[in-house]
Amino acid sequence: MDIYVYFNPISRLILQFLLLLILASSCLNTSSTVESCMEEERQALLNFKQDLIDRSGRLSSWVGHQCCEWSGISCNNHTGRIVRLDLRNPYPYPPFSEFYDYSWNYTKFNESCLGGKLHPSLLGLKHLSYLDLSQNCFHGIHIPNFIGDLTSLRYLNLSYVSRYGSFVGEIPPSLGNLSNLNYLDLSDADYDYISDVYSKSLNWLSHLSSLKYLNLGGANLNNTAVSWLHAVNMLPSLLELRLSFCQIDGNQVPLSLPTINFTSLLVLDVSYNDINSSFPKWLFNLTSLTELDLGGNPFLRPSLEEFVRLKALEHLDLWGIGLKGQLLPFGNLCKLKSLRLADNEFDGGIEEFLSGFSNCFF
Ligand SMILES: *[C@@H]1O[C@H](CO)[C@@H](O)[C@H](O)[C@H]1NC(C)=O
Ligand SMILES: *[C@@H]1O[C@H](CO)[C@@H](O)[C@H](O)[C@H]1NC(C)=O
Ligand SMILES: *[C@@H]1O[C@H](CO)[C@@H](O)[C@H](O)[C@H]1NC(C)=O
Ligand SMILES: *[C@@H]1O[C@H](CO)[C@@H](O)[C@H](O)[C@H]1NC(C)=O
Ligand SMILES: *[C@@H]1O[C@H](CO)[C@@H](O)[C@H](O)[C@H]1NC(C)=O
Ligand SMILES: *[C@@H]1O[C@H](CO)[C@@H](O)[C@H](O)[C@H]1NC(C)=O
Ligand SMILES: CC(=O)N[C@H]1CO[C@H](CO)[C@@H](O)[C@@H]1O
Repeated sequence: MDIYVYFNPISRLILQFLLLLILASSCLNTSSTVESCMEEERQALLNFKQDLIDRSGRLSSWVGHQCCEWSGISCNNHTGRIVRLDLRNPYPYPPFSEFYDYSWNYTKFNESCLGGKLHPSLLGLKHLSYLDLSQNCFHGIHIPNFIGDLTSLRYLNLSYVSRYGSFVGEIPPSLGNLSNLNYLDLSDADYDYISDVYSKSLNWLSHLSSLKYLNLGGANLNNTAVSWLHAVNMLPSLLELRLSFCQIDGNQVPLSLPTINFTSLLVLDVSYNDINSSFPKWLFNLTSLTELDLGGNPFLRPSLEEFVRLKALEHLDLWGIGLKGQLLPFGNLCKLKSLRLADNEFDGGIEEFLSGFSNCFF
């Protein structure tokens, strides 16, 4: 038996209107911001807070149930899961420069930095993809092993200021489990100070195949032998590598490498190390480089002719690398915006050197 249902035009309109309403309200429901967070995640944060010293009351909003609204916390709008924890010191140490910033005020830094310990309850935040605890005052503690279990992380910033006694000890190899990581910053913001953070081998690093940015500036890598370079060579996505003040010496930089995997690299900073062997030729295969900083390696003495292969260079720092003799034949590095040559011993006139760039205007 067939059943025919007939709606007159008016009731059909009403029906369509009702349908629209139902559709619209269900859409609104799924796109509205979830305000209260998951109870387990709220508890995880409260336990994490208990081990922190918060002199300036930065975490005073961490009360009640709306933990997605707490300062430093961001949740996924659809799932209500915590995805971001940003507790960077709001009064940071000034960026490294040879000129000390005298307007910077330690008392303010010390007041606004978080101290204490990092409680493993953080592991309760299973969807955490962004963690920034940089420039706080975790006096004398190790970077905890458990950080390696936060496997959803894409961004990890534990940058510290060694002068004011932050992280010490070995960089935990468990960080090699963070296979989704795009950004890893474990740098000492206060490079020229001797930091107590070190590594004996960077083999763990080779597992971070999604890494785009790596900064280990200030960490002592003197005992990693050549493992640092072999690990970097397993990271084809790497765009920016900063290893300033890492106590890398000539024995740790092989003169040749069978293949170079990290040719996407745009920025390489190995300034203030002790790289002293004859110059590694593989460097000139990194032809995408826009920024190269070799400054402060007093015995480096590169062969200058080869730099002309790095045609994309915009910033080149060759400060104090033991150059002698004629100025550089850099005429065809037409994208160059800054070039630093201080503390080398050149003969010859600057006019001749500058006239080399006249090719660039045609
Ligand atoms: C979540 O909602 C907040 C506030 O409504 C908004 O600022 C943020 O951009 C949204 N995030 C996403 C990933 O949609
Ligand atoms: C540094 O900051 C503290 C606290 O805000 C303030 O009392 C002090 O006067 C400041 N010192 C200077 C030299 O500005
Ligand atoms: C701030 O300085 C005081 C006195 O020097 C020190 O005891 C304290 O631990 C510092 N605060 C933090 C959070 O490190
Ligand atoms: C890490 O944090 C510091 C400041 O605390 C900042 O200067 C640096 O750019 C951050 N690193 C990355 C990769 O965002
Ligand atoms: C991953 O973590 C486990 C447990 O912490 C550890 O035993 C293992 O060595 C780690 N793997 C890597 C590649 O670091
Ligand atoms: C280049 O990278 C691939 C995968 O990322 C790796 O299998 C290979 O061993 C690397 N080559 C060298 C010379 O490290
Ligand atoms: C800069 C630095 O500390 N270099 C040291 C690295 O390690 C070797 C021995 O393995 C020392 O001779 C260097 O002085």
